[in-house]
Amino acid sequence: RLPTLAIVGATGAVGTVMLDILTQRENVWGEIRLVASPRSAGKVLRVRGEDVVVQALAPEVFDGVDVAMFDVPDEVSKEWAPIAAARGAVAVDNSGAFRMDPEVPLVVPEVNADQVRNRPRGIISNPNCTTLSMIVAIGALHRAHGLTDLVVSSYQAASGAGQEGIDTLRDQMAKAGADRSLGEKSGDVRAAVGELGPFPAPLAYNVVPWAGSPKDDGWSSEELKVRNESRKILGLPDLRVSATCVRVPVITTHSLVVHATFADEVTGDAARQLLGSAEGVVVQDDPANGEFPTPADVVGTDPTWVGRIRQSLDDPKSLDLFLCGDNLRKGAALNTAQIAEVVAREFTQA
Ligand code: 11C
Repeated sequence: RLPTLAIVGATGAVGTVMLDILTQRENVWGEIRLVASPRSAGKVLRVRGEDVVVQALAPEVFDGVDVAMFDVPDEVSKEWAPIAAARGAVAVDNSGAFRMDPEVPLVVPEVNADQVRNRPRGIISNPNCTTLSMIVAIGALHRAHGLTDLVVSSYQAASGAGQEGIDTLRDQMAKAGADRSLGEKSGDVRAAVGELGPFPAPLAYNVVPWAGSPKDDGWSSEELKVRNESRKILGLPDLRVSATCVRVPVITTHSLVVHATFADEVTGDAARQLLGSAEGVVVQDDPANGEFPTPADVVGTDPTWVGRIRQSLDDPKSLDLFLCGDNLRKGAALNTAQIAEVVAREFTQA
């Protein structure tokens, strides 16, 4: 039989992309229920070419549901994913609430799909979009060469901070955009852009070396997520990871610069060849001809794009790479949909 799916958070930035993705992918679902806060209940959204009325989040909406996806803030998932699981659904959660719970697998199907069945709480977690924007490619390199160290710098898009992030960057660009004198005097951008929204400094005409909330010793929550989640997904609890997360004035698609060290020597050509045949990865790497991934070109696509692949000049066991991934697609909705599809096969094959 075809399983029933519920999408909790159907009206948010990730939920909206999820409806598109479910419309585009092979249809493995029977009924699809759309669920959101009482404020959004009654709205009509289109999925798979049909109008569906959004229901208010309540325990009963999970009755008869086989898989429940959660695209909501951590505190909502924390409360409601266990309720969905108690009512018999497998919860696939895109928040940070359960990612590091040892009884909850953290899954990227191209890397560790086998972990999906290892779910004693009935909950499966989807990684943070920054980790997801690199981990498919890094996982492929790790399988061949044995990863030992990762040094990551992120260039994160505004939509990582949700619809409020998108609206803030658009408003700031509109306010500052017409002024051709901006960017030459300290404070002039800050004075021009108005509201900072979810960002701690202006994002238009700027870069902001911060994402997430403060943690010990100057690290941000986002930087710790990159470290902890990479270790868990790759099954490398002692992997050495240093990340610096930076927000850039891009609407959607995170970029990352990665310096990765392996147990074996690996040349740029070998890495290009390996990544070129890895599932979910596209290599675009001919910089002399202006060929490399950029967020403006990658947005709206599914794969992890990799370019600027170089063997480190000072260490034949290290590579330097530039990666881009759409943070709302593979970084969030697509990976959640892929996990849910792995679970759906359990019902269709039963
Ligand atoms: C950002 N990666 O770009 C974050 C948003 O843990 O799922 C996602 C937060 C999370 O701001």
